[in-house]
Amino acid sequence: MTTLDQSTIAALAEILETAELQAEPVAKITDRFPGMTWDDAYAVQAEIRRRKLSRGQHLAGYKAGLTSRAKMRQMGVETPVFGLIFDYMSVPEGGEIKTRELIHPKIEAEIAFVLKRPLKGPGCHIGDVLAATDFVMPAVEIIDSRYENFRFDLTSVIADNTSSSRFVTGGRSRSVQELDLRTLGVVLERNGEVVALGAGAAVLGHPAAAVASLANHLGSRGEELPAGTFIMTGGITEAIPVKAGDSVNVRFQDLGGLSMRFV
Ligand code: 0L1
Ligand code: MG
Repeated sequence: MTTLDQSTIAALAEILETAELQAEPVAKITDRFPGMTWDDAYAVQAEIRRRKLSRGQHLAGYKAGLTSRAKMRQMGVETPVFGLIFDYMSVPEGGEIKTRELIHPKIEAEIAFVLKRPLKGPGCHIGDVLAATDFVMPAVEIIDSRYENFRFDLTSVIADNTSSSRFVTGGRSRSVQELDLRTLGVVLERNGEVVALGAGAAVLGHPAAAVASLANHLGSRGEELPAGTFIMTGGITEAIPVKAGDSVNVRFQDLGGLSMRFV
């Protein structure tokens, strides 16, 4: 149920998108609108999407966030969230990420899916996702909450497009039939030091469950995931802070590695 009118939703989208584009943090929006619902927050997210598309940017995919126990514990929440990824957020493998364009970036190692067939909830499960998947590939998400001092709640995070900011993908794409995504290991190194590690099962027991849950979420709004959609399934470990001068290398078992530099 939405409780905010369209002009308030548009004003909140403008505040949050401006914070993103100018890398200037803002107070969490539920301080001003404590009664706001998740539907209100997804409406703000949809308005951010409308603003970006109207400027000629393109949707590059979707993301599920807060899908691992480590992330849920880190954020003090219990439920996954869903967000949008745009073309300008893509950084090539081995590329540079300009920290002056970001507020307080953190990185997450994720498994990404690319669909060969559309997926539509409700009722979508892991089996449907595996049958509809063309291939999986490694990804690193750079999240950047637009809220001051990371002070937020789930509703504010959803409105802030789940902190979507940049992403790197590449490595080796593989068919899901060739892999056990639950035991697939990931090692994240920052400046040559291992700072996080984990396995795919950290994401809701199986990363495909995050895609199913996204399809069900969109299905409840009458939307579907078209063939060809790129989906990041959520950090396998807790998010790791990065700053200018850091070099990051993430190794994914059977999927190669991804590296990037923060400048
Ligand atoms: O990608 C995600 O796990 C969503 C993150 C939202 C909260 C944060 O900024 O850490
Ligand atoms: Mg993430």
